[in-house]
Amino acid sequence: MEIPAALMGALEYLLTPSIPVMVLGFVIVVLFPIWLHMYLSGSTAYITLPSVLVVGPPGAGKTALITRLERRTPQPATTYTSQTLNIVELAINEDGTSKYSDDLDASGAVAKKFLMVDTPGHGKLRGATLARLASAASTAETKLRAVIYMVDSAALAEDGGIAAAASYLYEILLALQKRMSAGKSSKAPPAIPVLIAANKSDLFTALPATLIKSQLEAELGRIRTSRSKGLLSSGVGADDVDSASENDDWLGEYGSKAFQFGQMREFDTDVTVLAGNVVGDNGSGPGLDKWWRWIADKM
Ligand SMILES: Nc1nc2c(ncn2[C@@H]2O[C@H](COP(=O)(O)OP(=O)(O)O)[C@@H](O)[C@H]2O)c(=O)[nH]1
Ligand SMILES: [Mg+2]
Repeated sequence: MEIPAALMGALEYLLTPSIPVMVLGFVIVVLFPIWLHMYLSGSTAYITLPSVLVVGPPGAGKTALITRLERRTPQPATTYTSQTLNIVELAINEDGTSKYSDDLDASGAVAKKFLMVDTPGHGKLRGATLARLASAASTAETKLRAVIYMVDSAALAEDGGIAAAASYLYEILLALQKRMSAGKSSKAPPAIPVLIAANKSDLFTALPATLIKSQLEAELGRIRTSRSKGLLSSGVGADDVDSASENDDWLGEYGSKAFQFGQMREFDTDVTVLAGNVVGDNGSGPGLDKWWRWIADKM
């Protein structure tokens, strides 16, 4: 049997000690298992643990919330600007009754672990968050259990405050709505509830939760009307518009006059507005127990 000359050449090259071959061998033998280990251990947390995504405009208190829950202290942490994802592992006891301040490790209780993911609220970085949400939400096997949309209740009382908070919320709710049609599998994606955490209610100027709810609903309604007008005024008659593309950016029940959060239930998204505060928890506000209860209920 003849060994082809080209193969012979390659074999000779590989079997002759040389720097490039030794480097390649080192990479394969030593670095590949390390990379594989890091790749697997880094991604399993996402795969196995249920998670809660925290979104909202900058300055709402998202990082303050997540750091405080992680440290389980009554004292809030000094916050920092987050440019990247900030993920903490939290736990709730088996029957969902533990407080955020309980140390479940110390008590030896059986705990349900979950992840809380903080996102940067800066406009330029929202696209990445929305893409991540859209892809996580549309798979039937998703571990995404809930979304917390945090707002600064005092900033909402200022000029343009509601409009700023509503535009990002519109994108978030629309992404959740679209998951029902974007599903890659035949199984329907699971329900993903949204908590609108009206933060900083310790502040004297904070808007009450009921007002925040109605004003956000009104503003979301204005946004969807102006979006659909843009489509209609583009010269296409209302009857000609292909209903799929017309429906695309319309949030909630199609054709309804006023937007209400209840319309999101049809897309398996329950929206709840609860007031609370991360900072100043000394009798000057409800604190964060109600939010924690809401989260516990979803785990
Ligand atoms: N008064 C008050 N200030 C808060 C509260 N929560 C957060 N803050 C402050 O709001 C600012 C922005 O918080 P941060 O967590 O960085 O907001 P993020 O951009 O949403 O992550 C910080 O100075 C916090 O101390 C609260 O409940 N009450
Ligand atoms: Mg932050």
